[in-house]
Amino acid sequence: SKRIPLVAGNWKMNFDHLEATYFVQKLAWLLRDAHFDFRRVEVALFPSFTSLRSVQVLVEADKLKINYGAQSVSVTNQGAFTGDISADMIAHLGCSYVIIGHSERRKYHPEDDANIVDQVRAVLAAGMQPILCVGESFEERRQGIELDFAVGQVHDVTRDLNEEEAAKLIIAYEPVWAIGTGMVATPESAQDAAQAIRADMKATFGADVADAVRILYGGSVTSKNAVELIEEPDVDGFLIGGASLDADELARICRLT
Ligand code: G2H
Repeated sequence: SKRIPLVAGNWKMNFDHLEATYFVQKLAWLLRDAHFDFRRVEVALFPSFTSLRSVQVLVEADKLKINYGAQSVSVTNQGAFTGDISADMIAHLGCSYVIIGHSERRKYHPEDDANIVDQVRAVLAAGMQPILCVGESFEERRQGIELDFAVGQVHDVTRDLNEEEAAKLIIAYEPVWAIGTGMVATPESAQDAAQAIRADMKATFGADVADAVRILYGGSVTSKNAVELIEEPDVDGFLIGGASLDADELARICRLT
């Protein structure tokens, strides 16, 4: 396909700013050593807020081709919201992306669909791209409604967007039962979900938008299962948690993608 695959490392709540800096240096060194072609596959890291400035300084100083972003964002621009971080603050650190609606955020924080739409709007308004996470839990899969569920989660957001906004979305299909469990989805079921999501976007926005949007798979991705997943036509890369905490393993996945 014409879409450039994205390998996105979601560090979750791991690494302080020193560890983050060391990791980025090591990853850059490993990829350079392997003559990695950043025009073929895009690499992005998602450190904690406390590490973003250090990562920015390093990336700019060493002219690294590694992109980065934040793991969540406030829906408001500024004001009396103790502890929140605005989209502009994130954008001004050189971030390209913000992860939105990760199942851990939906679980531990009051992020409902309305709030998730507002986050998407805030990220787009600040000139960044949202990585919208969707995916069924084991219960929906047991009932056989997993495709409708994941497509519905995407549709809840896209129905409020125009074509231009929708074209900037990145979708991460992450079945909740596969997250951090070691139970990776089969390539077929990752493809089924990605295909269903793309078909829904095509119905809403047309083929140009649907063909441009990257759909990632997430949930227990490792260098052992990455190859068969990326061979699926509608899987355009990965959102990687656990395996993104090891620079050697992440570099391996980048090369295999
Ligand atoms: C899913 C994924 C990263 P892991 O949360 O977003 O984590 O790869 O550890 O399952």
